Amino acid sequence: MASPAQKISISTGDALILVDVQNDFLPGGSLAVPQGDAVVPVLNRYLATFTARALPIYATRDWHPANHCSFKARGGPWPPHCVAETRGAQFAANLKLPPGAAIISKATTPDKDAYSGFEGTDLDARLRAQTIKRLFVGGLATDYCVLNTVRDARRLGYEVYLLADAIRAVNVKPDDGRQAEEEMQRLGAKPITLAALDT
Ligand code: VGL
Ligand code: ZN
Repeated sequence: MASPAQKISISTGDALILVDVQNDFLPGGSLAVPQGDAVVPVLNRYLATFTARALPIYATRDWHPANHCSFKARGGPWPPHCVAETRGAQFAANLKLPPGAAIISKATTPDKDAYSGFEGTDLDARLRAQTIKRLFVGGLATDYCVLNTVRDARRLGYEVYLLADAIRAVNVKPDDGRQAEEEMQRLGAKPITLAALDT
């Protein structure tokens, strides 16, 4: 058997970032990501691992006003989704987010969109305050909010591990998700799966 790759040990300085694991991005939601629900059980295992080590967990959420500029009624590309305080904006019911997880709401005002969890939020400041150096990023959608969150994370100097088994793409064009994964790797994000974590 080929020698297994070096396992990754997580410890102080690491944080788990869950991107937009919200009902509207799951099957049955208004902007359903194909197989979006498949990320939840996998993310639950990453959550358990980070929780067991008392490492910080952040969950971003799209949190739009009803008249958001990204909605078709205003000339945007998307159907209404993740309207603040609605069921569609809630985290997936089976996502085991611990009570201590930090919630980062984004794109909360009518005239600005934000695909990145860093855009218009205090995510970077909060990570810096905790001297976080490495981010483990998964969630929805690969080709929008995961991609843009990872782009910003790399630009801001974080080491990034992409949770390749816990992301799914919208794929407006069939290749979008694959191209997004390639771009994230080009930017230095390292794809990993659960098996790579030393648990
Ligand atoms: C997203 C489209 C519109 C995402 C958010 O979370 O990837 N995609 N708003
Ligand atoms: Zn949105």
